Amino acid sequence: MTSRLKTQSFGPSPADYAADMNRYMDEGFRRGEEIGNRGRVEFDDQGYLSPSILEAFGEHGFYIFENLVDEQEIVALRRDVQALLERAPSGNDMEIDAQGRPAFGVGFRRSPFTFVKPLSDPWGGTDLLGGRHQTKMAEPRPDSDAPSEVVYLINGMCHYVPSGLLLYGHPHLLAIAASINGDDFVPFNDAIFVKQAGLGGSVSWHQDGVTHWDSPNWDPGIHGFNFQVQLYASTPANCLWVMPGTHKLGRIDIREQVRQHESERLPGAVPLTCKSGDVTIVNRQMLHCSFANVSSDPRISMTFGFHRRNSVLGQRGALSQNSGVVYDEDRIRRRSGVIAMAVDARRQARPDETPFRYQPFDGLDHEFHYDPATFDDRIREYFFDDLSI
Ligand SMILES: O=C(O)CCC(=O)C(=O)O
Ligand SMILES: [Fe+2]
Repeated sequence: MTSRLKTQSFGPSPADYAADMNRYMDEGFRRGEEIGNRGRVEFDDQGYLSPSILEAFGEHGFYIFENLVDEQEIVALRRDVQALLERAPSGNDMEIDAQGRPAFGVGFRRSPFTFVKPLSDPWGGTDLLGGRHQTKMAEPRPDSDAPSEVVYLINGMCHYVPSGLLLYGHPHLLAIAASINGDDFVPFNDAIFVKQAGLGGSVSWHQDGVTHWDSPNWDPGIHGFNFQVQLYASTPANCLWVMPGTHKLGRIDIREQVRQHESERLPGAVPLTCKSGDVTIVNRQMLHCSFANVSSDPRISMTFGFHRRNSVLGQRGALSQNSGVVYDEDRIRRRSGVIAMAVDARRQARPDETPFRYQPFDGLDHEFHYDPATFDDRIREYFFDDLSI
C-alpha cells in the first residue's frame, strides 16, 4: 500500500550522481586506508581503552573497532530491526504498514519512525536541529517506481528493539565510553540510521554539538562522541564520511567550505567503511556527513552516544525535541538508569560474560534489576529524557 512518487523533475539521475561521485569516493577510500585508525579493541589491565587507541582517537577524531559485536548479536539486531521496519507505517501520515496491517507506533506520543523522500536531504539548509546542517546536499531523482517516503531513522532502540537494549549494555562499548568520558559518563540519545539501497536519504555536512562552542572551558572532547554499530557491511556510497582532525578546530563555516569548493564533495574527507559487527566512534565535533544512497547496498547503523557528565549537568536542551529544558541531577539520573538496566538485562541474557560496572549505580543492582515491571518504570519512553547538547 505504498503510495508511488509521480514525477520529480529536478536532481541528477541516480546513475549520473554515482558516476559523478566515483572519483571522490575512490580518493577518500585511499586516504582512509593511509590513515588506518582501525583494528580490534584493546584494553589495559585496568579495563580502559589502550593508550595508543585513545591517542589515535584524540588525533583524528574517529576510530573503527573491527569485529567488536559478535555474529550472534548482529543476527539478533538485524532480525529485530527488520521486524520493526516491516511494521512501520508506509509513510509519515499513514496508519497501515506496507502489507495493509495496522502499523506500529501509530498514536504514540512520539512516532518511532522518521521518514524522508527517497534520496533527499531533509535537514540541509534548514533551521532544524539547531541549524547545524548549514548547506543542502544534491538530491538525486528517485526512480519513478520509488515509494514516496522511506524510513530514515528509528528512535528508541532500548524500548522498541529487545536486542538493542542488550547492545546498550555491551561491556566493551561501555568500557570505551568510560575511557573517553570518565567513569561517571552519561548517555544522551540514540537513533537507528536506515539507508535503504537506492532510496536512503543524505545527512548533510555538520558537527553534532550545539552547546559548548563558546564555553570558556571548550576543548576537543567537550561534546562527547557517538558509536555506530554496523548491522551490514558499509561502502563509500552508503557510509558515514568524516573530515579527520576537524574536532579540534571549533565551529566550522560549512557554507563557506562548500562555496569555496563549489561542491559538497569537500576535499580531505574519508569514508568509514565497515564490515558488519564493526563499530565506529566519532567525536561529535567532527565535520561529517553521508550521501544519498544510490547504491544497491543497505546500511543500518545503531547510533548512540555518550558525554562527560560535566558537559551535560546544568545545560539547557538545545536540539529540537527538548529545547529549553534544564538537565538537572534528576534527569541525568533517570536517563543514565537505562544503562544500569541494560547492563542487568545483558547479565541475565549472557550469564557467561563479565558485566560492565557502571560506577554511578554501584551497589544499586537490586533497584536496577531488569524485569517487566522495572522495564515499564525505567525504560518505557526513556527518550523523553534525552540529554542532547
Ligand atoms: O549515519 C549517518 O548517516 C549520520 C550519522 C550522524 O550524523 C551522527 O551519528 O551524528
Ligand atoms: Fe551527526
